Amino acid sequence: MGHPAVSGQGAVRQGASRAYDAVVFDLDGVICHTDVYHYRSWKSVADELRIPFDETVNNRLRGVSRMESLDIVLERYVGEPLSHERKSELAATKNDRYRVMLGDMTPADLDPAVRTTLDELRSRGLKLAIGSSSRNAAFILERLGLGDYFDAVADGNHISRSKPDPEVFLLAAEYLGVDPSRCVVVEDAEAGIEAGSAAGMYTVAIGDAAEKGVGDAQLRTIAELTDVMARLES
Ligand code: B16
Ligand code: MG
Repeated sequence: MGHPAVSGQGAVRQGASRAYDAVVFDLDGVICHTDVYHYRSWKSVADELRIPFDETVNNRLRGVSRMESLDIVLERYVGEPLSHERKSELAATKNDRYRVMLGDMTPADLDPAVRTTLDELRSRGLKLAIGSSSRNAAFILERLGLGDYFDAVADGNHISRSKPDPEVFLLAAEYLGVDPSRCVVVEDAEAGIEAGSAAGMYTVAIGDAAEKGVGDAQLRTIAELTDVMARLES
């Protein structure tokens, strides 16, 4: 705790001088752009139910579990209440469509800047982990050629409470054997920044979360993370 937020792109809070031992990365929206696939697959389900679905709704799904995402999508549903079975069926349909898109990914879909940034942080002695709400995290990492890359992976299969609860990030720190206060978390979701903060981690926002100005620091691109880490160490 105790990481006051500052505004401005690429900003780092003043006077930060503590050392960090690890960086915990969110997956969807940070390491890869599977958020576009989430959008397309949720939209196809919403369209079939004649539910309005746009980027604003989609941004609320970032970092949120599949079933909680479905509840958000269904907020605008007009009709008879849906049974638990029907809801499970809709979530499964969405996931099947999403996995078809994931299946088409190859290591060529990994942004070279992500790989360079990860390698650079590792060469500085930092441990690297994933903290994702997704139950598809292992599959995504494998598709991107990162199956064995991270020192620890905590994902939606290991937790009972999704972001903004800190559980997934605390678990990642535990898997790494690093105190949460010595971890930096990189997130694209407001809920994820909230979770990182609740875990007592230094929070770095990118994408949608950076646009909203949340977090202790904001990035325009993932490559800026090496500078942020260097400034935190100086
Ligand atoms: P799945 P992250 C999250 O991943 C996504 O941002 C969120 O949109 C999705 O609903 C959630 O994973 C669950 O994903 O359906 O694959 O289990 O951003 O926490 O890496
Ligand atoms: Mg995300």
